[in-house]
Amino acid sequence: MVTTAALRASAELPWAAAISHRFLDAVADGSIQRGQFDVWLAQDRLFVQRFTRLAGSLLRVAPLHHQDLLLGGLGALKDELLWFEAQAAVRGVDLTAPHNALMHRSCAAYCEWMATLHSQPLVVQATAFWAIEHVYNAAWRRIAPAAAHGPYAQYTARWGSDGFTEYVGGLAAMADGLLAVASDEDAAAAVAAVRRVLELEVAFWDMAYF
Ligand code: HMH
Repeated sequence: MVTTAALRASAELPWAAAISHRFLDAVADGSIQRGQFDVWLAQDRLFVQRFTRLAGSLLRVAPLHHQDLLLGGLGALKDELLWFEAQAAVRGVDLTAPHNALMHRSCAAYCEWMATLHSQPLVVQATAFWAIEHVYNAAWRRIAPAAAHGPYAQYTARWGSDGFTEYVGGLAAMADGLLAVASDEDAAAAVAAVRRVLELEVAFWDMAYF
């Protein structure tokens, strides 16, 4: 049976590439260039706007006993979108400039793929949604100790926090409940979606190096 724990432990899924990217290491040791970081910042805001749509899609079809979890997630996304704008202002990043308002190819590919999830079975959406949040949680948590006293500590605090970790655990439980009763075909589609998330995450981090 497919479970989120088994997916996380799967040697066949390239988790490490998505979680241990050199972008994150450069953030951790402070060697990331300002322009590189700002590319990520502006593009991640565009990503989160579309990810919010996926959260909406999930909310529409999820069983009612998951509504509270998903509403909490939507509340956090509202906060996150405002936070992106505030961070951009502090860093002097003009979000209306074309290179910040338009998507890079990797961001666009990720967002276009996420939009295709809206019409996928609930279990596929829920598993992909968990994977997208889980990788960010794991990625930022991994560098949190190293980044704790540097300029990017608040970024690791956002996605590496205990509260976010707990939320990701809730998403895992939701996905596990759905995977437990999924058809083989839907479970396979959910696994394929996780694999796609990991590829798209790597390409997203790579954007800072184009
Ligand atoms: C690219 N993946 C990317 N950005 C994010 N903000 C998350 C995942 C998690 O919200």
